[in-house]
Amino acid sequence: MTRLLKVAAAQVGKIDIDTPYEEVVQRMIALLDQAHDKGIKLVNFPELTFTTFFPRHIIPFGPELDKWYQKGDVTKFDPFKPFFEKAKEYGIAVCVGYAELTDDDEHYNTSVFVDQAGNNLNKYRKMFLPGDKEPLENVPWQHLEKRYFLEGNLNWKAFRWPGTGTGHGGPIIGQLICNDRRWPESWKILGLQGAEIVCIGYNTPVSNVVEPGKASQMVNSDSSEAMATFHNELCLQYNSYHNCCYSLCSARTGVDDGKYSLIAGTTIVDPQGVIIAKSKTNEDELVWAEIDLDSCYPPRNRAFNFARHRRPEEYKLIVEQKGVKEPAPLEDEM
Ligand code: CDT
Repeated sequence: MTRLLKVAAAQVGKIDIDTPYEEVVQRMIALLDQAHDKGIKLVNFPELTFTTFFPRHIIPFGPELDKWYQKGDVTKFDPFKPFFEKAKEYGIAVCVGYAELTDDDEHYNTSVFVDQAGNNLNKYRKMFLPGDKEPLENVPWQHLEKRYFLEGNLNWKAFRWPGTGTGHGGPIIGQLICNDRRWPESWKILGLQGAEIVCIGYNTPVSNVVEPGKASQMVNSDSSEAMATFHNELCLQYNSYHNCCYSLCSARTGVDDGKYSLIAGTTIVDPQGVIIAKSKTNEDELVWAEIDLDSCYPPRNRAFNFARHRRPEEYKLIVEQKGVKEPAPLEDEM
């Protein structure tokens, strides 16, 4: 049996701090145009697709910060509407990241999955927030996600995507946002719900603060870009492999404001962990493939047959303990 589906991971290039929504939306529509020409049914977009990665900046709380967020149904937000309307016109489902402000004034790093008829099928809020709550001193840029967002509270919910005609009760979809992809817990919870396609968007700086306060470790260099790209692929490939799923992984990339570099490496990974399509630029680019959802099942029925091989009764430590507790040190080795 085959259950074929054309899917895409849209990479979005540089967005400066003053790039207007309208410009980004037109670029996103151009990516949808390409997808439509190819008969693609699902396009995944990056984390915080519509704006520059604002958590790198120190922004005062209140209206100045809140202008980066959207309240209410994001598909009805005027500047974004042309994008969602075009996706609906083309009959393309989209998964898109944005900054969400709730009616209770809670801030989340969120992605929505909107089906080809324009229905909001699922909302996901980033669970693993990286970076800091308080700005670091002596660093050329910040990573203030812990300051600007609350930790996600919608868990990792897999859901069925209707209307694709691929049988088997409809494709099973899961969402992750950026740093979530580094944590096997996220993937396994989706894997345990049978997720067949995991949609991921990311903003990964070319270089990071390795040790807080050490500004010297934040320089851009080819080796740090290569390492960041290696870690990206490592996470996507291994986690797709042991959960027997496809992943669509979309980068926000380019050099924002002429100085903030984000890695590219938008990829589509298959259930064997193989990269089957990958971006070639660090600009707007549509990465696509025709996938066979049924290829999730041979490994699910054998090497990664969870019901047969997993040992949840032995995993207590994982749920009961948060940090590392080392065995007592050996006296004569001190
Ligand atoms: N956006 C995001 O989550 N970026 C992280 C890098 C954070 S380093 C402080 C990532 O996992 O790519």
